[in-house]
Amino acid sequence: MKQKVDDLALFGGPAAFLHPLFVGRPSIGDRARLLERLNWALDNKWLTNGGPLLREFEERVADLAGVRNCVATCNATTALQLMYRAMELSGEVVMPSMTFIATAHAARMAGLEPVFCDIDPVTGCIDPREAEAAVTSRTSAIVGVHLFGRPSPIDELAKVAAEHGLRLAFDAAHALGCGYQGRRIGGFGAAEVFSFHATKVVNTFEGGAVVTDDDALAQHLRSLNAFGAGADGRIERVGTNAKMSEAAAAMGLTSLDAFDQTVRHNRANHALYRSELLGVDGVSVFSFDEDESPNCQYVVVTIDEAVTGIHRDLLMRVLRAENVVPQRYFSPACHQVEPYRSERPVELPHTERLADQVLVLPTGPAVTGEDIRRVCDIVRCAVLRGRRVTERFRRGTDQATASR
Ligand code: T4K
Repeated sequence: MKQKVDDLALFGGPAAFLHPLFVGRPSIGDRARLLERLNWALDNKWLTNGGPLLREFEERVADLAGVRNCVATCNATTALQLMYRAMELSGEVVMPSMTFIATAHAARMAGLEPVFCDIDPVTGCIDPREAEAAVTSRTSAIVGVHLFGRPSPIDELAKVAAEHGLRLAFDAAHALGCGYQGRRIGGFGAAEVFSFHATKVVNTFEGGAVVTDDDALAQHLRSLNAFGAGADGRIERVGTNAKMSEAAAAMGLTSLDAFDQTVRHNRANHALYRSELLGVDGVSVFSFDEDESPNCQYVVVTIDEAVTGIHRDLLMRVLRAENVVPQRYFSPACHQVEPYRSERPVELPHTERLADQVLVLPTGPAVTGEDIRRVCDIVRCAVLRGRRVTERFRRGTDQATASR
């Protein structure tokens, strides 16, 4: 246990972990089954272009999301681009700034102008009133992000979209298996996008998918995904190559086999973090609604420096010195980075506050209860002595600067 400032590795104490404890360790599942699937693909001599593993993967994802169509792609950023294009959007697209930069960049790459609006400070998701306030005569759509697997306020957004004649779609990169009012994320808006990046709850090494109940949109997406070819193989429009390979699908199927187990593990981890950090003033662990079948892939905490006396960034240093590697998802927020910052400066107070305080802690199948107790022990030690840790760190840096 760390009981005093000197115990922290940042100030010379022994590091709590021998090896780095990461956020986003891949959920691989049964390795033997993965290798079996890869061998099968090699024997089958069909490696990409809509092979049997890919089709099985698409069917299983559609099933899990409760939708009619799944179009798998090489990553979610490309899937977002395809979605924006297939929806034939133009002009401005309103979206939250508190998201991975891919949500915005994909819009930009599709020739659109992302317009950022503020979030609900409690959920971190887009605030429908702020979305409405950002609508102009050039707006064609609203894009919600189910941040960390928490569903966006879908009904309210649908109402705003309908009132202004706008399309609605979702970046569901974090939300595979999560629900909203008894339905699985996937079938809301015109389409939704999942990510199967290595760090996601189900991974295909790299990968993504657009899911939709709209058959015509799905056909359009399939065409854009494969050089603009129609169902009969003839080229009918400009398209790209964003297909998912058989090797990626083999990984995805194996990771999907482990999905229930991964989520059970994640939920137990999340509950343990919550109980270990309960009552630590100035530290809040984002909660999930148990009824919305959260995948709990992200353990998100906020550090309020006004209360703790320690800034999130210094706590991150403290943790790193202990061999714990947290992430600042998503700091800076999209509107705080180029080109958006210079092109369309905007103040989004709730987003800026969250971006300044947010810290994502390690979870996933590789992270044990014992790991979590040790991580929380470090957090408690540093936060309960926040002002002293900050002072000590400042003194150390001042001395280092003076002796240079
Ligand atoms: N929309 C949203 C809301 C998203 O969050 C994302 C991606 C997207 C769209 C776009 O999806 P993709 O096009 O990527 O499919 C990571 C991921 O690369 C990215 O997929 C993810 N969101 C984002 C939140 O996190 P980085 O820059 O943090 O990755 P990196 O390499 O620093 O790794 C993060 C952590 O994962 C580290 O602790 C190390 C660990 N890791 C990483 C990899 C690649 C592993 O343990 N094994 C690995 O193989 O972006």
